Amino acid sequence: MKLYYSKTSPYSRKVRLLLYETGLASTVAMLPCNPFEENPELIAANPLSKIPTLITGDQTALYDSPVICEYLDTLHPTARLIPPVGEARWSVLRWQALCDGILDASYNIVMERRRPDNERSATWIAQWETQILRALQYCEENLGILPAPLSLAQLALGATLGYLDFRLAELNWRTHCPALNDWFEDFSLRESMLKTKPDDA
Ligand SMILES: N[C@@H](CCC(=O)N[C@@H](CS)C(=O)NCC(=O)O)C(=O)O
Repeated sequence: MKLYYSKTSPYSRKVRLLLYETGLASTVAMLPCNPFEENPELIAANPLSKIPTLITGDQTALYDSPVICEYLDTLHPTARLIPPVGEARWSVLRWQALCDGILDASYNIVMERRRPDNERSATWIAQWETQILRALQYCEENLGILPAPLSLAQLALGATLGYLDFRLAELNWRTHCPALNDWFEDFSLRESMLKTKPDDA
């Protein structure tokens, strides 16, 4: 299998966390790539030219990150990170959707800030910041119902908080959310988290 990814992409990090946590990492060739540069191989696999994009063993292209995670979770012999049925499944998928939503708003802010001053919308940035802080507050108050012991929910949350530290530190999420801060301090010590820490290098 092959994974198009970048070290700064939080959606890619979620997939890479799953690969390390399940022991599948050695079965996937990791192909660093910049989705903003024209890359014919990536475009042939994914016309949206987005990462992460996975090429499976039988050359099927899969995107986006929830689809890739769902697929990879069927390939390892250890405990499922996405429960197959029932309440537990919907809980994990809802956590993932919430975290991906925080990422979407965060990524929008990062992109908006890269636009020239006269094209940037302060209104949209404020709207996305409100979304992020409200969703983080939900996480802060509901950490107790995070599906135990380890699921895709924790991986999505870890990738999300890591991205906020990396790109939007000025939001000061740790000050707003002390319980989440403690959870993340502990979770960040996992080998999978250390191996996938974002950097611009
Ligand atoms: N919903 C997608 C989001 C993927 C995404 O937006 N990836 C970014 C990098 S972090 C990207 O490829 N951006 C390129 C673009 O938007 O053209 C997922 O979960 O995989």
